[in-house]
Amino acid sequence: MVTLYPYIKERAHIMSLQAGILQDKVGVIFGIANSMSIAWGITENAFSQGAKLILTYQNEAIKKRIEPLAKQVNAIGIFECDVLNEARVDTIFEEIGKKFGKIDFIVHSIAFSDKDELRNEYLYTSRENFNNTLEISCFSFTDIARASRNYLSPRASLLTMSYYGAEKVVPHYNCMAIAKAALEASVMYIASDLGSDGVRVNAISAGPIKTLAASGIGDFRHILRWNQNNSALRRNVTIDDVGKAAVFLLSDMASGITGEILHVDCGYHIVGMKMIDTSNVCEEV
Ligand code: 0WD
Repeated sequence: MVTLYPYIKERAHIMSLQAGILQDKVGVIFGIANSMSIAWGITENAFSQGAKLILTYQNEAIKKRIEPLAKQVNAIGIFECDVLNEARVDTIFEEIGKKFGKIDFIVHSIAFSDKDELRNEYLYTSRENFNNTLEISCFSFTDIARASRNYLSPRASLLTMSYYGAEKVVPHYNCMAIAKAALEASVMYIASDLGSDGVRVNAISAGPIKTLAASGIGDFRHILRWNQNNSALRRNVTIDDVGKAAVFLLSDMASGITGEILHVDCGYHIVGMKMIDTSNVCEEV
């Protein structure tokens, strides 16, 4: 009896060299500010897994930074979209749909809050910054999901980005924490609405990473050091760690996962107490 196993194993190996887990899937990326952005880590990993990528940028200033990055990943399109421009959120999907057909995945990696208000106490958040922060950092994901619905392929996947500050108090995260808590709740409701279309909706709750947006959060260096010393893996997460987990959630490998908030934080969220340095534990308690 000739066993087929070696042949099948060889074929699987050859196939794995050819097709990525996002092979030929069309994806739209919102939120690349530069090569340090979390969205860029996701973009690079999606490209390495065979995706055809459409990048978006907020304004002309960011466009200059995005164009060389778009070339690096052979982007099939690059579109301007400021999510505060209501009409634009609708027209961008009409344009993409007409030019590229159905969209297989969308990454929303957008947030904004007045950095001066991310240094004081949350109590003194202004009404204007509260509304602006929630509109850009939370509502924009709901708006993108609504506007893209008719252009999504069956089994499409939407992904947004959250942070632990939505669950526990993190110094200076303030109004952004409220936006992330609202964003995580919106992931559940959008997942419920789009489930009947076969579309999955998830979030990654990433550990702290030194990016442009993060630099606006007070004492961010302290937050990075604290996470490095107290996460289960004793290190900070990278945009490549987040990118690999994102590719999993965007791909059919996660076909049964929706409405989920996946922590990609080197295990920080499981730690209940600071690691005690036994060299200086006090005897009497
Ligand atoms: O530690 C971190 N960096 C973490 C970030 C930990 C956990 C989660 N996140 C989240 C952020 O809250 C955000 O949702 O990840 C997402 C991406 O954050 P990032 O990569 O740290 O930030 P950044 O590289 O600055 O990208 C955010 C981008 C903006 O960049 P700028 O340099 O302009 O802040 O969001 C985009 C913009 O490119 N953006 C907009 N895009 C369209 N319309 C808008 C807007 N109105 N506002 C911001």
